[in-house]
Parts: sequence; C-alpha cells; structure tokens
Amino acid sequence: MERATEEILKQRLSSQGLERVKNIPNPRLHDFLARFLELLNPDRVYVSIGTPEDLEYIRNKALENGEERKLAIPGHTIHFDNYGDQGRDKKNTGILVPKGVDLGPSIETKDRDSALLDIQKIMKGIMVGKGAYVCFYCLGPTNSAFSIPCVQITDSSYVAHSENILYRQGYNEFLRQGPDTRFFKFVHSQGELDERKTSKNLDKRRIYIDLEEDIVYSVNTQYGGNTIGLKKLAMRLAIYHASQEGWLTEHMLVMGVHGPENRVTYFTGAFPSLCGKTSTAMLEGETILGDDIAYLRKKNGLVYAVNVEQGMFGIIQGINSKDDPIQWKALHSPGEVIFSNVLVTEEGKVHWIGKDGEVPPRGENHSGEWWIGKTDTNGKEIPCSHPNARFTLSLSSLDNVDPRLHDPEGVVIGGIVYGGRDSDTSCPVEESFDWEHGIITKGAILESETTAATLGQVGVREWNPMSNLDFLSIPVGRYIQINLDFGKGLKNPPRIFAVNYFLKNRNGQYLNEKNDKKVWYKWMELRVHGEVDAIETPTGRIPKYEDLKVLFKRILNKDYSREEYNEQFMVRIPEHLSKIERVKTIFESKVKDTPPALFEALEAQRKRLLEYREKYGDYISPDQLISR
Ligand code: SPV
Ligand code: MN
Repeated sequence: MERATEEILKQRLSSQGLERVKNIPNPRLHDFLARFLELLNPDRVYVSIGTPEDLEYIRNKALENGEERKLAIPGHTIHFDNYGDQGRDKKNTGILVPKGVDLGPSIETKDRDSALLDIQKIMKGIMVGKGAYVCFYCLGPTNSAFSIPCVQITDSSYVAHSENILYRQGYNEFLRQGPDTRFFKFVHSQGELDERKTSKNLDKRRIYIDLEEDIVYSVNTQYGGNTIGLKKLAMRLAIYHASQEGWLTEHMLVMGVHGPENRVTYFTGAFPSLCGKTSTAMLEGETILGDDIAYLRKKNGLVYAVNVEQGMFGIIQGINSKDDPIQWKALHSPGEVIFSNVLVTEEGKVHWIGKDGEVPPRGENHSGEWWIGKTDTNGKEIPCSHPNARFTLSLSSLDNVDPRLHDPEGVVIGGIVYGGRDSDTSCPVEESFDWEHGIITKGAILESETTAATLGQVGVREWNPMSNLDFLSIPVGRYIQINLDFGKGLKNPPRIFAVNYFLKNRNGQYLNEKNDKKVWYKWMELRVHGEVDAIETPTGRIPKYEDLKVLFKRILNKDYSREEYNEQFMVRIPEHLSKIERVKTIFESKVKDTPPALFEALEAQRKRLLEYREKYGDYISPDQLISR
C-alpha cells in the first residue's frame, strides 16, 4: 500500500476496519477508499465484511437513526423516501462521457469533466457529522465466471441494510480474485435529511455513472433505484463491460418453468418496470431464480444465466392473497422485510393499493400523515401508498425459490420472453420465427406504456428496446447488434417469445386475468421441447386453441372458450403496421448505427402483414388461419 494511502486509512478506519481492508490484496481498492473517505469526510467509518454481527449492526443502526421503523410483525420495518423521491430520476441520471463521445439521443449523458467537478463539489464534506459504511458484495453467484466484486460506500443504513438482503456478500470474492481483478465502486450519500429522515436537497440529486473508472456516484436521494449501487447503477457498468466481452447484462427475471414429468426448463424474461416481471417470476407452481437482472453467457453452444441478485426489491401495488399467494405469505410472516412508501397504521400494520381488505382511514405514508381523501398541493388525491411502493426481502424466504439460485454455473436457458404494457397490438403470447426475428421484433422494437416506476407522466407509449433502454451505457444500435451476435454459434438457441398481459378490448377492458399467464408459460415450455404445434401468423407463431383449452382446464380449472381465444389472438394488422411505422421512424431519427438486419426484418414483417391483409382483411381471427 502506498504510504499516503495507508496514512489516510489509518486515520479514517478503526483498527478492525483497517485490518479488514488491508487483507484485501488490491491496491486500487485501498486507493479508492482513501480518496473517497477524504472527500466525503465522515466522522466514523464502519467496514462490514458481512459477518452476522455486521449485518445486525447495520440493521440496528437503521432503526436507531430513524431511517427505518419497526412494524408489528417481527423483522419487518418501514422506510420512507421523500415525497419527490419515489422513483428513478431519469433526468438526473447520466452516463459520463468524455468530449466527442456520443451515445445517441435516447441515452442520458453528461459531460464527464464538468459532471465530475459538479459531483465532487456536492459530495465534498457531505458526511461530516455522520457515519459511513464500507461494504463488500458480489454481483452474480460467488466462485463463478459471472462474479463481479463490488464495494459500496454509503452513509445510509437503509441502503446498506437493503444491500445486505439483496446481494451476496463479496469480501471473500475480493480475496479470491486477487490484486488484478476488476471491481465496481459505488459512492452514495443521502445528503441532508429532513425531520422525516428523508433526503432534503432533491434539487441537488445526481446519479452519475463513470465508465472510465467503474465508479457510480449517487447523492441527495434515497429511493432504491437511485441508490442501491448493485442494482440499476451497477447495471450500466456491467452492460458496458459485457458489450466488450461478448456476454449480456439484461433487465430480466430468471425462472424455472415446470413441464411434464418433473422437467424444469429455465426462462429469462425482460419487462419494463411495473409490467408484471416480479409476478411472472413468482408464478405459483414454478420456481424463481430472480426477478430483475440477469447475466447471460455462452458456453459450449448453450446460453447460461444467473441472477445478479439474491433478493427482491418488488413492487407491492396490487399484491393480494388470491393472485399472489407466495408473496402474500412472505409479506405476512416474521422475517426480514423492508417495506417502503406504503401506508402504516398506528398499530404498525401496512396497507397498499390493491391489498385485500378495507383501506385504513388514516395512517402515515410517503406523504406524511395521511387520511382517505387527502390531496396534494395540485389538488390530486394521494393514494394510500405510492404506486411504486416496494418491499425488500431475500429470495431464500420464499417457498418457491429455485434450488439452483446460487449455482456458479448458472442455468441453461430454453426460452427468452419479452413483454410490455400494450393495450392494442400484440396477442397474449407468441413465438418468434428464429433468434434474429425474436431479438428484432420481440425485443428491439418493444414498446410499453409508461408507469410510476420512473418520475414523470404515466400511460404514454414509449419505445423500450429489451426493456433495457433506461440502463444502457452503449449506443442502442450497438446493443442490438450485440444481442443479434449473441445468437450466433449456438447449438439450439433459446426460443424467443413475446407476451402481453395488458391487451384490452375496444371498451378498454383487459382481455385476460392476471393468472392467465400461468398458461402462457406452460405453453412456451412445451414449445421449447417441440411438444405442441403452433399457427403461423405474419408476426410469429401462436398457440392452437385446442392446446390452450387443455392447459386452461388443467392449470386454472377454467373453461376457455373459443370466443375468448379468437378475441385474444386476433391478428391486428393495422396496429402492427402502425407500430412498424412508429419504430422505424425512431430508428431512422434517433439511433445511429442501427443494424441493417433490423430494417430488413421490419420490412419483411410489413410485407407479410400486407399479404395477410390482402387475403383476410384487417382483423384476422386465428380460426381463419387454421382453415387455410
Ligand atoms: C425497476 O424500476 O425496474 C426496478 C426498481 O426494478 S428500480 O430499482 O427502481 O430500478
Ligand atoms: Mn427493474
């Protein structure tokens, strides 16, 4: 260790902390800590290596500091974020780019030099009078080709507590990987707090991602998506590295779908936030590996995936005992759960939008003291909980956790699913013709109606390639090309599907119930193994009525009618054609270096749609196609 670094660390750390840090044979880690502890200037530093005592210390500190409060059920706590800090702040989140680098207009970037000056000014001395934590984690399973060691500095016990639940501890990974290893670094300060212990200076909220040094800065915010370093912040660093090394970092769940005779087929699935990703990963009868972020690598012609995390930062809106029995149970059993931005009653009970039972007349929520009918400064009624309210828990506390969650090899992927919030175009489930058709027409041109997971307007249709646009740190065109290339040289590429849980009829009513998706996954599982036939449409392959009828009966004990099928799987030619026009315009105007294959695939799809329209008209019932 350099003399100057050692001096700083000696001054800043306790003897135990110093020893823990010195044990890691990585001078770049030592330099990083010295540099940032000097800048932030905390009164004291706690170095956690994830021992049971460390975990308990951080849990207790969150309570002591008032960042979390105990609830009635043992182990449950509540944390509030500021009323204006309830989602990811896209505007103030930026990839730092040196002059002359252009990632295209869809990716928020900041000039690196001036952003670093700005953030250093904001962060200088920001921890005076406070304590800091230094924590070590690992992205992906430990002892694995996927493992990426990480270090987090934060002054938030809530952030450290959340990370202790959500990620595998990584101190040993730093020891194992030795001096030359690449690691990610996260520096967070919640800044000054108000009387509710929420971040006060939201006008100085910044989330800056520096690809050059693998450092993410986050300040004056507490909302998990802006602060939990290993979640969406690490994703931008990982996407950048993956793009150079031929693997993928995706906004994807990983689940085991259980087929006939105990067969388990693993799927990944990409959905924008608040579009059913967690509820899919949690489907009853299936097993969960992850609900948010996956790394995918190729080995021996197969695709392997791991969950980057080991916990869930799940949306709690709409969770009820009938549709979500497993989550319901976990949220009502003793054990470690952090709720955020839900309603809390005087008795320490929580309530959220769409929970079973009556809404309590009053309590405390993200807006402070709350009562039914309370309005905000614009006269808008404040719901009992925020639509993006969350719960944090360990996957190990769920009944349906997949036994291979921590497998360092990962699991072989049989199917990849893309889904968005689409009220009028795509049918509930459809298989693509092949890898390229799938990546382009199911992933790259995915659109979704916006939700409360990010700050801003809700319900606007937005293009969101692979549901990953918010997290890209490389140009979109290149990202799509990398996805296309990933499919090359595979023995039996995963099949690519699209699902749509949000299709509506002309009267604006949803055409499917929440649990119908159980059937779509069983169907896809059978398709992966070639055990059911499909009907070809201009946009892909859809299920046959007879197969779905059997599955609906067996899985949901529901009599699925031909009328329902025909309405749900009707091919909507005008809507598909409009979609192609919309996304083509986006690619032509906003995306540099769009792979030529994308325009070709869209043109081929447009031609097929026109041919079918010629033969069958604008709206084609799948029955017509069978009798072809
Ligand atoms: C999402 O919004 O996609 C989430 C939660 O998974 S956040 O951590 O905010 O990204
Ligand atoms: Mn997410």
